[in-house]
Amino acid sequence: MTQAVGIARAHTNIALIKYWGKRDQELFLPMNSSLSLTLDAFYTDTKVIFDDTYTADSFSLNGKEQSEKEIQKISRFLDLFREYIGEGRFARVESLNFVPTAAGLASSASAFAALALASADALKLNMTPQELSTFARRGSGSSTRSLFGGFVQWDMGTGSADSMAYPIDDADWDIGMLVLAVDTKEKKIASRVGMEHTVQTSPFYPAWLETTKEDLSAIKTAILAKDFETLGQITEHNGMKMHATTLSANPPFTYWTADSLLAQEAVRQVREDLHLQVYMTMDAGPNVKVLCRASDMERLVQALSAYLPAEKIIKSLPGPAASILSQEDWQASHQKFSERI
Ligand code: 2P0
Repeated sequence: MTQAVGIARAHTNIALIKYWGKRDQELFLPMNSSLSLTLDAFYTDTKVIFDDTYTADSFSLNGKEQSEKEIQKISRFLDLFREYIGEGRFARVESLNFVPTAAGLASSASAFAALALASADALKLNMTPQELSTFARRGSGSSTRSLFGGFVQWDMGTGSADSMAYPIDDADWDIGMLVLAVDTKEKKIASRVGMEHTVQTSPFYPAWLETTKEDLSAIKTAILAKDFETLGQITEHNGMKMHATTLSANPPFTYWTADSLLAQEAVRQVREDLHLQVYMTMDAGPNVKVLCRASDMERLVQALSAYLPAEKIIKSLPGPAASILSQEDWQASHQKFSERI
């Protein structure tokens, strides 16, 4: 029996300049470059074992064996690695998602980033994290950014080899994010479907692409200058523009619910009442994320509690890059997981 084992942790990320649309569905090449903030509060731990006695791939998530459909997604992803180095062994993948159910955050970003790093470690691939992000991308676009900590850019690139992510700044300057988890039901329109429909039918889409290029350049200048106000203003504007493309798609759709609008209104009110620098953004779901100063988080949570239940407000600080875990870390992770449910 020969075995190759790798274990890794990757944190989720929230885009401040959104990835919205693909120019190549097969290769997951985006229509535009994007920029995110990695969060420390939410992450995925994954162990992968390649073993020549296995007769098929298998996948367990949070201790539950997954369906054939889920295994297929994992198999296709692992095939990229197997083909790259001529690896023939099947694999066992075990993942633990430390994303509170209440957060309602998609976990594909941290999931594929953790699986990519665990696979690269198991198979002893000699790759930089940037290169590895081109593999992670093929699982889910946003996972490119979860290989790095702090503020991260995913370059659209000219092709598959250079559509990769890299870190911009470690975000170690009084930055925090609140997730207002107003609704945690599964979304009706998967982001993959929503972005494609928008690319094909929204007359606003060309304007989205053009202005997002400018937003990216301006937000990077703001990050380098540690100019939080400009950073926040660009974040809020870019997120709203992304959602304007869904409203202008044909037929139109939206990820917002009535509760999303109430949460948005609460953020505007608190911003006005407390004169705080708080800015919101939303993804392909109903929850509202609030970019704020870490030092303002407690005050903000208190003020927002007047508008929505305190247990729906989840705090996070910027998170680190994906990392390789030891067998002891993995045991500790299992222990932690079993204690939280
Ligand atoms: C983002 N989103 O930049 C954008 C903003 C949602 C809204 O990346 O099709 O799961 O797997 O590449 O990465 C969510 O889409 O999509 C996403 P695929 P993904 O974070």
